Amino acid sequence: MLEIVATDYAFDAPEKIPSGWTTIEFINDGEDPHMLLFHLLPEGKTLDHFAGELYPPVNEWWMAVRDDGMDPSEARQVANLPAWFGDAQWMGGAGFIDPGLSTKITMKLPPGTYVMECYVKTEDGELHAMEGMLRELTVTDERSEATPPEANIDITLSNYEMDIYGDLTPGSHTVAVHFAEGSNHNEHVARLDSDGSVQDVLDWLPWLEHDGLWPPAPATLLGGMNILPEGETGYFKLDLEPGRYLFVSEMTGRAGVLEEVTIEP
Ligand SMILES: [Cu+2]
Repeated sequence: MLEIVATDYAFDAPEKIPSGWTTIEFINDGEDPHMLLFHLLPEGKTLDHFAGELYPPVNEWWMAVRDDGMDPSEARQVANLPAWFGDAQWMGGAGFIDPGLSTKITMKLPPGTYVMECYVKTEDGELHAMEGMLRELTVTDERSEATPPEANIDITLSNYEMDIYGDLTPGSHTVAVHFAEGSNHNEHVARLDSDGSVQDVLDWLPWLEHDGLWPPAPATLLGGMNILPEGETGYFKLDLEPGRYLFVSEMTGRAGVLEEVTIEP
């Protein structure tokens, strides 16, 4: 198993890993929430392109929202993203996770050059990626012997819908997230306080909204699975205890892809 440690603001990770099924323990050793998103870059592109050509306009886009009060969708239209970014592919990763917590994720990674990214914000409203949370990873042609884990909770994402089946009981679980047709969104799990508001979490999640992903989070962030291509499945470990949980997609461009679940003792 591979270990990736997030700090404020860097990823401590290997430079090369074999392709195929990979299990990663993702540890948040910082004081901010963090996340892990894998981008498989188009042939010939590297971290230098990602940091030098993609991130400056992404950051300008965010600054226009943060400092000029521009409407997020308007800001998007003026962001001059490089054409090659359309050929990059999201390849999963860990959902938002609170300081001091860790999670285990499993995905199948094809060979190539990847960039790992965290786009949570600092308490000053800077994107973690701009502060150092961009890192290159080479996935080699050598194949790992690993196989996917057995899941006891299944989540299917499709066309801005989420269906959850399985063992929603206290204890330690392996969750499979199936990316079905139109599943252009990810999966996160948060534990709500007894009086915690679902709407507060929905308002906090969209990264481009002024207060989005700007700590502190209004719930305890427990991880999840970032976007994989349609037809793929990613896995994450989830410990549940009695209480209220929110299973929710971010990156939808629309709020409301969610299931609120109460775990009974
Ligand atoms: Cu981060």
